[in-house]
Amino acid sequence: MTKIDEKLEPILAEVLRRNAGELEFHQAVIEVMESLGRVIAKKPHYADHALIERLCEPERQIIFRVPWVDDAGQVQINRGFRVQFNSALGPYKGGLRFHPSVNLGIIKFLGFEQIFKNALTGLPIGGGKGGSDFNPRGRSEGEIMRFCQSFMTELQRHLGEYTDVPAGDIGVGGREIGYLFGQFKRLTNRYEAGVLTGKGLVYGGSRARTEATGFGATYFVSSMLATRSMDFEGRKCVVSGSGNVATYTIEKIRQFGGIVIACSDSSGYIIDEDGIDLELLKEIKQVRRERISQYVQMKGAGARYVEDGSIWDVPCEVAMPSATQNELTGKDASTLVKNGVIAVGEGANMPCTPEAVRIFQGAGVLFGPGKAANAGGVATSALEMQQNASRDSWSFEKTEERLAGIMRNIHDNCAETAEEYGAPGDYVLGANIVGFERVAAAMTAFGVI
Ligand code: NDP
Ligand code: 2IT
Repeated sequence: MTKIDEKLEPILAEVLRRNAGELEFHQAVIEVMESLGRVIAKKPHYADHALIERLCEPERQIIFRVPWVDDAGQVQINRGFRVQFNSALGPYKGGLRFHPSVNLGIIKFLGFEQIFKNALTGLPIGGGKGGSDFNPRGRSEGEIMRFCQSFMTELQRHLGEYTDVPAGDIGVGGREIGYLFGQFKRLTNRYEAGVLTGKGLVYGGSRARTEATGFGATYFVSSMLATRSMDFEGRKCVVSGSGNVATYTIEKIRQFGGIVIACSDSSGYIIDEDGIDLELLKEIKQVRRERISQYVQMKGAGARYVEDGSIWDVPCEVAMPSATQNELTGKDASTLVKNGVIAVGEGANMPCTPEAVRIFQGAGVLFGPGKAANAGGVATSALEMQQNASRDSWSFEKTEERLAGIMRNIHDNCAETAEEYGAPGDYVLGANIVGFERVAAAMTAFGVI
């Protein structure tokens, strides 16, 4: 661990103590604290009025019961969460995750990251996150719909286009947002389009929102490569996951001339040296909602499925972890470095362990942290809110152009700030400082609240 500034040490100790056992939240806070020493050395007033303590304490945390009836007529109970972390820059904004691993600590880590990420976009959005320990795997359409309706029945009282605006994350895509929006509209009797993002195009969604996170992450890596006069052309890439973020990362890398040779789900990974067949991948994952192992059966010759082991054993020049937190360990990072990786961009939130990040940075690998690299999703959500507010609908080209510009700005702001603070090329430091300073300036203006 990088040494924590001595002024920040007691603050961190207190955060760890009062949030005991929430390991992912601790990990996210420690990483930011490691960057803040340099800020308060230059701008000591940011340590005044317990600003950093307040930043680490969510404004509001909601936990609720979600009862629903399964297809067999049995009553099921899940737990719902919404952590409204920080509203200094705008309404709480951040996705909903439906996955059996969800607990309060995971939602808090995601909400905390979201504060800085959203600030980095330069758009007026605060930070929040929510979800449930509901497992959508193997559930019927009807079960998914009834779960979403029950979840929204409770959550709706906490939402609003000026209050809190959820979107998707793991296990929550266009289908779920449709059920959630339908129930919100029915309960409130208001067509408040800006209350959720990631909506379908026919009812207020934005073009390019589906693609935005993966496209944006690829733009970010492209900007990092450009600092060393390199690009994606002809480079072998590995993208973990095969959900929303992974799929559109693969699509944009292909547009940029790169070759994605492997992707995965939580059961295993596939290798296709010809380059992953994107149309086949979409058919399997988006249309049939099946497992990635199906790819090999449908593609035939050339592709291989590996059930055990790590996707990071596959040699590549660009690695884009796009599945989940802590999926890429120190050991994986060492393997990637040994195999010649030149750039790593986090499509997922916190997919690389702290040890992995240190190994990449120590080896001079370009490393784009999630809060910067995957900010294109939430940025385009803010563009969706803009379109809803003005009752307008933009073309794909216009929206993607805005996204590309935002990603370029995030990259340049992080790079310039890292340099200004004496650590050129350290995008982790740059992202934490840019995000922090924007939020801290607004919090300071508001006084002690
Ligand atoms: P999806 O649900 O669409 O896809 C998730 C993918 O990751 C699936 O392939 C899934 O495999 C795999 N996965 C999930 N959990 C695990 C696990 N515990 N171990 C191994 N693999 C796992 O989610 P998204 O693509 O939307 O999200 C992926 C990541 O990107 C998350 O970290 C999310 O927070 C982040 N993110 C998402 C944004 C968005 O706009 N959607 C924006 C910014 C970040 P399986 O089907 O087997 O579970
Ligand atoms: O982690 C994230 O940034 C998201 N899941 C997207 C959030 C959003 O509000 O679009």
